[in-house]
Amino acid sequence: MIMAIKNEYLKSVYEELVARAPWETEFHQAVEEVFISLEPIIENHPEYQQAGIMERIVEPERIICFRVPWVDDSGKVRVNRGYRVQFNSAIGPYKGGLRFHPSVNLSVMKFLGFEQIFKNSLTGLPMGGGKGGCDFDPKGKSDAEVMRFCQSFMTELEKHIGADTDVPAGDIGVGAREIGFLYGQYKRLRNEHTGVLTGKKVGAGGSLARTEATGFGLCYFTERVLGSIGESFKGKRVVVSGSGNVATYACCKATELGGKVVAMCDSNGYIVDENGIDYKVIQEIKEVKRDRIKTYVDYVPTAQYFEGCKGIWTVPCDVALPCATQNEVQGDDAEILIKNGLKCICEGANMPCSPEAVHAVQSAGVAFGPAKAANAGGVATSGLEMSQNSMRLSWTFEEVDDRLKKIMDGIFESCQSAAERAGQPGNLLVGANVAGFLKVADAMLWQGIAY
Ligand code: NDP
Ligand code: 2IT
Repeated sequence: MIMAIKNEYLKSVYEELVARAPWETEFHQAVEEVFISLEPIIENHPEYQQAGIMERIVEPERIICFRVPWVDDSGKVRVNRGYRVQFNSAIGPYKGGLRFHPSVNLSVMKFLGFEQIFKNSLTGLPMGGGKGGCDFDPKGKSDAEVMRFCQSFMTELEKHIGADTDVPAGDIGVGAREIGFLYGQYKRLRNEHTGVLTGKKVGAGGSLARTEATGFGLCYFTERVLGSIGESFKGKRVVVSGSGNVATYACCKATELGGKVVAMCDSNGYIVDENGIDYKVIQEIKEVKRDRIKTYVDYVPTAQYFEGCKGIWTVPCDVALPCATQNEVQGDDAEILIKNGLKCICEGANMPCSPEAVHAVQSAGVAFGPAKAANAGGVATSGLEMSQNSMRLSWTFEEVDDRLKKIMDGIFESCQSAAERAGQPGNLLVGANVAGFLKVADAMLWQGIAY
């Protein structure tokens, strides 16, 4: 570990957390990063310690863990494990995505739920933090299997969520298809058409621009980060990892803003297209065909495919946008990116940079946009979908996109000013953690403790 927690109170809370569940390594990584950023705040505000805010903020309000039985196409009974971590409702109903991926476990759910608390706070909208998912792998499953699985998952989840209680959405492995099956089952069980999920189909309660929001928001934020070092996307070589929802629309907007996206990947390998990747080809491969990225070369024969996703960080670029998964950029990857002239890295995925990678880029003077801020456009637009559902109105694409842009500007500015107030100007990681934390901590103080 590059930096360690020095403050005695924060250290004792952290050590107890690790001792209670030493295997929850992703969760510890997320907590440690936040605690290091918060040291000056905790030292200047004894009221947080007196009210046990830190002990409370690292403990989810509720964890739901459940059996998900379903029947595959051959008639075999399968069982997966489902989760919903309702982490913090101080500033609004729990809000956060659902992840379907074989790597899902409680540590991953808790790290994502913990990050979501501060991210949602940064958006300025009244949303608490939560996350859920399942160790189910949608890859290679038929639509009918995915439907039966989603129906079984919602049959239990339905008991714990609601438009004013907890509002799930998509994440890895959960896109428009899955949200449709989940929503259909919720409606069947409850006989209610409400804003209980976001990412719904446009025309059936969904918001225009929600599909694009995380990737677009990431690029609006990155443009501001680049602006702070006297640069912009114009003429920049950009590497975007992943080829799912976030990556596809990051590729689209980065290109629109004048960048050239030269590489993208999936979990098998990466493609390099020196003429600039066309996001529409990625959309066709991933959203329509549900195929592998290596087939990109069938559409664009001048592009190259390389086996193994880690090699993507050896492709020289000015701007890196990791948009796949946690810890996909390790210290050694960051060193290669820096050696190749990296100017800016902004996190589209949640916690894609390891602590060593963050330390390496920040020490090298590379501008760094942390996930909680940089990828908050997705959940912010989910918040806008909730508002439209409550009002029974639908805004135009331009109206939603304009609000998204203003929210991303607001997040950038609050991170920048919180970093300055914390005595670390330009450190957007510290800024995001401090700004996100203060609102939640003050709401917790205000609401008191139930004995
Ligand atoms: P998708 O499922 O649409 O796409 C995920 C992409 O990442 C795929 O290309 C996938 O490759 C790749 N990937 C996933 N897991 C791994 C892995 N273990 N190793 C290598 N590659 C992997 O998900 P999203 O685009 O929605 O999410 C991507 C990231 O962005 C996640 O960290 C998510 O938490 C975060 N995020 C998502 C938001 C949203 O609105 N969707 C909002 C904010 C953050 P393959 O297909 O081969 O598995
Ligand atoms: O990580 C995230 O912010 C998301 N997956 C989006 C959550 C949401 O509720 O839209």
